[in-house]
Amino acid sequence: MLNLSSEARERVLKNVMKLEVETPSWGYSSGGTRFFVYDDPTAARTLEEKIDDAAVVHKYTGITPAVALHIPWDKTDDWPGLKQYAESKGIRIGAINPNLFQKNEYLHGSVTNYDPAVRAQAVDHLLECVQIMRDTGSPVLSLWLADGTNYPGQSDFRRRKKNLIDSLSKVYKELQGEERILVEYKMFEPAFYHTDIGDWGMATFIAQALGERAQTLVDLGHHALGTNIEQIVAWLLDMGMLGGFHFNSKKYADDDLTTGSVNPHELFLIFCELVKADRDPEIQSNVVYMIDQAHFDKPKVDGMIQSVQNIQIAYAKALAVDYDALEEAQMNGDIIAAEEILNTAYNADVRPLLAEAREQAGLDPSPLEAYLKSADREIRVARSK
Ligand code: PSV
Ligand code: MN
Repeated sequence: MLNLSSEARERVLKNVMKLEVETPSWGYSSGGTRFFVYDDPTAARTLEEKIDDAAVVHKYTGITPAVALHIPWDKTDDWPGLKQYAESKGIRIGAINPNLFQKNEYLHGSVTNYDPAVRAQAVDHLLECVQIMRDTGSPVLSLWLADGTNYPGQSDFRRRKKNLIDSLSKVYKELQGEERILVEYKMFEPAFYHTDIGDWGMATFIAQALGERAQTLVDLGHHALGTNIEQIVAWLLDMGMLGGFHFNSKKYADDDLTTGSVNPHELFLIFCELVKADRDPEIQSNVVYMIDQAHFDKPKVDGMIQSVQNIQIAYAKALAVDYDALEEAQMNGDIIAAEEILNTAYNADVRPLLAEAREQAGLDPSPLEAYLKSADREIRVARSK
């Protein structure tokens, strides 16, 4: 930390605990690959246990006050009861994620399907999710489509695009007040020839076609290797179109790895864009940060706390950047100085500062260590017995 100025330290201490991140209900249950689903003995077995686990992550980290739900994986016939249950555990319900990929009817697509009856079924499910938002107090419908094709000639791109926008418009017009729809993109998987919302441009076009209650959601795992994600983030912020973020990490594809595990420098650079935008009075943003990870080989709560810690480390480093000096170096065309300004913050060990910020917030300075030694972990280990 030798190289951080006192102003940089102050900025970190003042802001780092303000970043809130939702955790995903699906990150707490047993998961797998497309080859096998491993039974994690510590994983949540019921919806209530998923809420309990999300609440435990919040208890130790202090910055994860909401749990995102996936419907119908998390379906219940008592939404007010579930909302109350979450509140009794100190958290709230976050983004509602519809599921338009686990029915035979969706073989040829959901909202893009050539069959109007299938499209109507998909729209009904989305409307059901809007109702769940209201019942649980969640303002966000987080939409990801598995729609796409595997073979040339299989379908018509333009017909699908029209069906997609027509279907989503029916859902969009039902939104009220603060409610928003976030449109997520993914370049591949489960379809590999084409994906209907394949990149940030398509997602943003759709969101703009829908209206101001629609924005784009960036998932870190959904790009081609080598894509400059921080540039996409900067552009979306500038356009007022960045609505949500799914944190994870990847080596090759949508690997669902722990955020910041493979590419912490990329995560830092993305946070730099977010922090710069926060400093810019011309940029109005309302970004919902979510973790979208389903570790199949790590204990769930442990892995989630580790992810949150990695996010905070990247964010703290981005807060520590001297952006005035960076701008000056840029305006002088001084490439080396500009890069070194970023490196000074990136190479700093911000963990002691984070520990201080957590203590100031009344938390244990080391969330993961504290959890690993806790009775909360023993409860999860005992689930298997
Ligand atoms: C799809 O790969 C995705 O990123 C979407 O966000 C889904 O909602 C989530 O993963 C879980 O399937
Ligand atoms: Mn995602």
